[in-house]
Amino acid sequence: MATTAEEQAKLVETSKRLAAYQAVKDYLLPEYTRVGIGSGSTVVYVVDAIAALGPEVTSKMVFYPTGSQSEELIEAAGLNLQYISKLPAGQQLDVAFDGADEVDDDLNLIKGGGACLWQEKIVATSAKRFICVADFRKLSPRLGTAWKKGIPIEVLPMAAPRVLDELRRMGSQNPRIRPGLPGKAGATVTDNGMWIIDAPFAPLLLPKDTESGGQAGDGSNGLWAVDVLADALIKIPGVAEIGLFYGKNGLQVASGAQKPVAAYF
Ligand code: ABF
Repeated sequence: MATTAEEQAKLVETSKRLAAYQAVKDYLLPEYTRVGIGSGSTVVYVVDAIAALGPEVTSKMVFYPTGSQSEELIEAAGLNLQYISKLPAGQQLDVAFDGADEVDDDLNLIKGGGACLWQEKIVATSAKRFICVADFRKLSPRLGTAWKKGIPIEVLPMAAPRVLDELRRMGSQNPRIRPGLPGKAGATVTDNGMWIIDAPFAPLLLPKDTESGGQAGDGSNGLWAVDVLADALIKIPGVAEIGLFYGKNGLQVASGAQKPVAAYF
């Protein structure tokens, strides 16, 4: 049945809110004390859902933001704020909640549409458990199918032209420096003083595509597997972080693989 743009927008907001409230209900355990809070419009509902638990539950918890937007959200909700730089070495967050731009069949993610990917990855990989909260539009069989703007890559501004050259060589179709917000000249500048390059690639392959004599996934024919591409992108000089969150069963981090759980409407 055809829906108007207004009805569709309403459906999306309902989906984000339901996913957020469900995720908090299922994965914010009352014994948790350290909680990561990501960025984006879906996370606004996550913070609402947390605040709705009341000070009885939340006053024992400390919340770690992934940038200026989530810092403001935490403060506006009256929750305890702390920075990830203050988390002592050897310690972890209990859980981190964040949104995504696209989620594939294996729960690999594209993130960074909001330009907060570097701090998001630091917070996500500091958590014992990472919960991705996403509405129905974000699901797609392969990354690069639904989210066509490209993989967000945070770069040192002076290195941007060299990184663009390398991305083109790797087969990215029309990678570009993200412009500033409407009315703002120049590039988008991240919370870390970096720029973002958006690099579109053909839909990224999964192990089920590359195993048993399937596609190579090594960039030949312009086709990359998620993990192979991620390894190659992060090695480009001048790249600070990439918006691919991936790995066997989730995020690949020094302390081991973590399982992201996607909560959908
Ligand atoms: C963050 O916000 C980002 O990594 C992602 O780019 C974006 C998703 O925003 P929204 O929830 O508004 O779709 O999670």
